[in-house]
Amino acid sequence: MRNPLFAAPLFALALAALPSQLPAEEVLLFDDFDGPALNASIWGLADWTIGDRTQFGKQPEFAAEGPDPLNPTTFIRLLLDTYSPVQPGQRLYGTEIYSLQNFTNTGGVEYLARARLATDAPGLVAAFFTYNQRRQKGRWLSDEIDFEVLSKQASNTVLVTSWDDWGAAGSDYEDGVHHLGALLQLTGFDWRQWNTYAMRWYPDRVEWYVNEVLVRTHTAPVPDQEQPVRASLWAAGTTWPDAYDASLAPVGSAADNVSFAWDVDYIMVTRLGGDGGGWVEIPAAPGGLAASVNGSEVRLNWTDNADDETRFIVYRAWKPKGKAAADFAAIAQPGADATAWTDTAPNGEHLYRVTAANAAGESPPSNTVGVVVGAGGKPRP
Ligand SMILES: [Ca+2]
Ligand SMILES: [Ca+2]
Ligand SMILES: [Ca+2]
Repeated sequence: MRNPLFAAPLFALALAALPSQLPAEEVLLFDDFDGPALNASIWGLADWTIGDRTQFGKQPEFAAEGPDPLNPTTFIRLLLDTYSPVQPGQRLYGTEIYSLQNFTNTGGVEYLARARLATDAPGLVAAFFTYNQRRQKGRWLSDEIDFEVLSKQASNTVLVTSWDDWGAAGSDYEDGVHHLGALLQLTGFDWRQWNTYAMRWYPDRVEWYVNEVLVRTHTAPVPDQEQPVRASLWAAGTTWPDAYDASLAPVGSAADNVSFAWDVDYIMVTRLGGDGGGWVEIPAAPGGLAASVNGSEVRLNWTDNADDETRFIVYRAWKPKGKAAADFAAIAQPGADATAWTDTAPNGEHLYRVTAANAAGESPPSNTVGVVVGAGGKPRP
């Protein structure tokens, strides 16, 4: 049930244009958060109060960093400020983004993000989650699936929770029907580093994966309302002692503001397809894409980071001088373990990127490189 407000991202359009090798799986939403602004055709920005202590409405920021200055990691920064211009001294000022599109769990759906809590202070709730509610017999019933980093906890800890019909008569925490959560301590995990967080939602269960490792399964509660994807940074109130910390408090003056950041590199929602049984992992994204130009030939080289891909997909977008790039379109599908492709391109500026793919779907894209074909053609950032 596609929301008519939702305009498919470029990545999904390009995928839909591929020939018959397409797996049954389908990317439903992808945002690499390249900035400079939130894509308003995909995302809404929350403006409500949560947990009686945080006012949402803080605009996210965008940033880029990494070892390669020409091809940095680009990401969105969801912020929490201790100063709120809306209610100074009364509320903290946080950010939540939510997809305008809702997703069903038919055949299974995966919500995937790569994120880090860049700032280390107790009292933060950094969330990657789904949430929806409906009205029934005078009650609001909500369904939800969460990853939550609680910065009051040790940095190898993450909270996973599922909810079904929360608000119905008899709803109680940890009742196993309407709510169930688990604070997991994970070997090698540190929420200050970049990690991937995936929630797989099937009709009969919810699975949580951290860095592609299954860390938790719930067969109840399992939501059944369609769910948008969300990410937020906020501060819990005293009613949530696992998360609340008194040291994180609103300030009355902008000069005293302290800002915290939950960085999200990308969010992808994928229809998993199949019977919801066993699954194949999506391959790791290729990296280090570089291009050289010789006449009308563009020689692409990349690093193969996957051991389970069946092919790579090379994308090209035409970039008219001084204008935004056109949509990426798939132009070639070299086989497993390929690390190069030579394209013949018309004169002009072009952008390239590469993904790895298998029966489970398609990896996030590599870095993007730009070239100029024709006079003076050479790689450019
Ligand atoms: Ca429900
Ligand atoms: Ca990114
Ligand atoms: Ca390989």
